Amino acid sequence: MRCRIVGAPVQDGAGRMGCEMGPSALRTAGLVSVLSELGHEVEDWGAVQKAQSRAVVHGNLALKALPEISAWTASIAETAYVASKDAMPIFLGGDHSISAGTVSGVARRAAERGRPLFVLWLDAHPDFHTLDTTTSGNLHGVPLAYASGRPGFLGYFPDLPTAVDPARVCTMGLRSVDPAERRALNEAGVTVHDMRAIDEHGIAPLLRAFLRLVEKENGLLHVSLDVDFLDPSIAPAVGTTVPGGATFREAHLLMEMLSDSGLVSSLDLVELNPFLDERGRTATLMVDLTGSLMGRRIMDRPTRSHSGSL
Ligand code: B3U
Ligand code: MN
Ligand code: MN
Repeated sequence: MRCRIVGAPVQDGAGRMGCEMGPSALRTAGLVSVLSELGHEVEDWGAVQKAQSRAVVHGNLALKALPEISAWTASIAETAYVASKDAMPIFLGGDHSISAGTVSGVARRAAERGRPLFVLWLDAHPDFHTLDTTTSGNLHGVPLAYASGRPGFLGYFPDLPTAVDPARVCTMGLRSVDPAERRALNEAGVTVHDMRAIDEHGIAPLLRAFLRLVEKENGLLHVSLDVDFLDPSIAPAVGTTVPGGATFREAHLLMEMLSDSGLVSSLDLVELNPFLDERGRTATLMVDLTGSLMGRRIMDRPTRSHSGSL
């Protein structure tokens, strides 16, 4: 497969600085060599340049860096649209606000191809605030709401060419949901597999059900992986750690199953804050997970059916 690496060094959407260094840390952790050793053709497109920001004023005075994130969203969306033409783009954040651009850009591409876009949002948080409901004002809390066409962005963020149908969005790993987000997720009909569901059912059957849906509708699948999906004990390099996240094996299994499905058409690696890392272990884990998603196997065959004899 042809992989196209696109850096999006954005940090203004997070509550603290450091995510700007994310693309460098992921490259330093060996992303390009992991992908090429798996037999992929790798193109590195360097970094997206932020468009000129223009003054925007909003009634929610808590909002931080609205002009900057709006400008980033415009340039990232355009790059995502172009980069997804004939390759699988891998977007290196950057805080999660970059996904306002990546998801809307690949959604535009999917619509042009006449294929429905599905989104798998792997995160401790749903990032489903609108500009009106966020109380922290950190815009990494809004990208999924924007990309799925929730109201209130018009005139503040770039016009959305194609919204993702919330019924085609599946969030996994949630364990920190604000009241306004909880209401909105229910209303919109987003599938939520929170940490309790993962504990109770296991991650595999939940993912399998979603993948069946994608396959049935001949969809494209965008995966958005926030570092804080993972448990902080294995992934400390993130500004918003929440205890009780996905384990090392849950995360790899998820990636391996996504790889087997052959359905993934684009990927975000976001919220890595290298300033908070311990000797690069979080960056390395994110790269290893990408390796599993892109075909790395323990054995050179998929796991055999459990019902048959092992
Ligand atoms: N929902 C909270 C917390 C948060 C969202 N995304 C992250 N943290 N990383 C907020 O600020 O909107
Ligand atoms: Mn997030
Ligand atoms: Mn998060």
